[in-house]
Amino acid sequence: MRDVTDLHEEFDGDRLPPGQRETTAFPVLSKGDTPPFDPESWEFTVTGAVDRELSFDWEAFRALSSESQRQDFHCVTGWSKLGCRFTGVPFPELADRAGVDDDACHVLFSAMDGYTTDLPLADCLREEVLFAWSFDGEPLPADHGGPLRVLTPHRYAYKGAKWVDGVEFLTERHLGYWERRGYSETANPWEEERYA
Ligand SMILES: Nc1nc2c(c(=O)[nH]1)N[C@H]1C(S)=C(S)[C@@H](COP(=O)(O)O)O[C@H]1N2
Ligand SMILES: [Mo]
Repeated sequence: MRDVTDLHEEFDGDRLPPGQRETTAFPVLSKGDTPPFDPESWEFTVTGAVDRELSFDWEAFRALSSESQRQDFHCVTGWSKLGCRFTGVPFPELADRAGVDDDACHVLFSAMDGYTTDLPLADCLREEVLFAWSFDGEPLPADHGGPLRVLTPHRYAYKGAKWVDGVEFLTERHLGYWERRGYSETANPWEEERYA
C-alpha cells in the first residue's frame, strides 16, 4: 500500500494543517441528495484537450489498474480525518491513456449530482489524486461518493468530486460549483487557502 500521509512535508507543514482539528468520524458533506447508481447505465468520460477522448462503463473502469493508498482527508470546514485507506485509479493513469494536449492547463471534474470542481492540471497529475471505489476495504459508501469519487489529500476535500462521472481537460480555467461561490481555486490546506 502506498502511504502518502507524509505529503505535508512537501508543503512545509505539520500533518494536521493549521486551523484543522482531527476527527475519527467521517462526516458527510453534500450539497444535495445522494444520486442513485445503476451499474448497467453508469458511464464515465474523459473529454476536452486530449488525443483520445475516453468512455468507460462500470466494468471497464473497474478493470483499470488500481492501487491502495493511506491518505489524510482535510475538509475546508475544519475537520481532518487521518490515515484513510482508499483504493482506486491514480489520475496520471487516466491522463496517460487519454494523452493530454500540450496546451491543457486546467481540469474540470463533474459528478452525477451536478457538482463540479476545478483544479490546475499540475495539481491533478499526482499519484495521490485517486478515483476511488473503496474505503477501508469495503465498497465506497454511497453518501461518501460511491460508486466512485475523487480524492485530493494535498488539497481541501471539496476538490474531490463524489459520484464523479466526468473529467474534462481545459486550455483555460473554468470554475466549479464552490469555486464560483468564492472558494479557493488552489485550496492548499497548509496555506489555509479556503476562500478566493
Ligand atoms: N459530487 C459532489 N462532490 C462533493 C461534494 C458534493 O456536494 N457533491 N461536496 C464536497 C465537499 S464540500 C466535501 S468537504 C467533500 C465531503 O466528502 P464526504 O461527504 O465524504 O466527507 O466532498 C466534496 N465533493
Ligand atoms: Mo467541504
